[in-house]
Amino acid sequence: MSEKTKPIFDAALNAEGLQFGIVVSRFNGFVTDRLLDGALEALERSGADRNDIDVVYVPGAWELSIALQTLGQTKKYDAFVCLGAVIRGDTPHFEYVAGEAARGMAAASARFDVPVANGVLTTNTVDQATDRAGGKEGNKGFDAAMTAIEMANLLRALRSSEPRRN
Ligand code: INI
Repeated sequence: MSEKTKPIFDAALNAEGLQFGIVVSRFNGFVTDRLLDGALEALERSGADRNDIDVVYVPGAWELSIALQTLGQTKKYDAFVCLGAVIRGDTPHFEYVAGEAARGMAAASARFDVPVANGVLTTNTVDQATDRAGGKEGNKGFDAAMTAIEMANLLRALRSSEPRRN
C-alpha cells in the first residue's frame, strides 16, 4: 500500500457525546483549582456536555490511583483526566507521591483500556507550578483534557477500524 492510500488514524478533537471523569487532587488547591478550570474549558469548548463530565475530588495525588481504579470499574467513561500538583519542597515525600500518581494512572489505563491523561504537575517550586496552571507556561489541565479527547476518539477509531481519510 502506498503512503497515499494507507489509512490515517488522526483523531478529531471533538468531545461531543463522550463521557469524561476528572479526578482532581485538593492538595495545593490554589494550583489544582486552576488546572480544573483549564480542563473544563477544554472539554466544553470541544463540545462536551457538562452533564457528561464527572469531577471527583481526592485529598492528594497519592489518592488519584484508588479513585481511578474504582471509576474504571464502572466502564462508564471514554477517558479520564487526572489533575494534581506535587511540589518538591524539601521532602522526599515528593518522590513517593509523584511516583504513586504516575504508577496509578498507567495501571488504570492498562487495566481498563481507557485513556488517562496526566495533568499532574511535578515541580520543584510553587512558581513553576503556578506558571503551568494558567500562568506563563499555559495550563496543563487544559492540555491534559485535549489529550483525553484526542485519545478517546483515537481508540474509538482504532477499535472500529474507521480511519479518517484526509
Ligand atoms: N499531595 C499532593 O498532591 N501534592 C504534594 O505536593 C504532596 N506533598 O508534598 O506531600 C501531597 N501529599 C499528600 C498525599 O498525596 C496524600 O494525600 C497523603 O499522604 C495522605 O495519604
